[in-house]
Amino acid sequence: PPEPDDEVGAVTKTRTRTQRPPLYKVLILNDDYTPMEFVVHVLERFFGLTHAQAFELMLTVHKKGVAVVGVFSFEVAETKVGQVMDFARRHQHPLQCTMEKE
Ligand code: NFA
Repeated sequence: PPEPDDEVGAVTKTRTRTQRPPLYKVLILNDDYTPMEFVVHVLERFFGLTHAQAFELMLTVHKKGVAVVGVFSFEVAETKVGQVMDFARRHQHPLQCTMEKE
């Protein structure tokens, strides 16, 4: 819009920050009972990781207690958490998957 010092007809652009949707980290938590191979399978199946990537990330969770396995929009993160929790419950493993705003 024209400002007080503009010549008549001068064009000024008001820069507005582009709105980005908030992102959510999806985390997997370690426990003492879920088999390592099951966690590797979950990471391949629901997060599109290769077997090697999934194995490495599973070991990170096993050693550190928790790791971020992906960052998504709210809706996608919520869906992944639900899929993992359902799959773990159906197989009677106590694996926990949660999400938090980045
Ligand atoms: N700590 C589990 C075990 O030793 C493996 C595991 C890894 C569980 C990552 C949950 C998450 N069987």
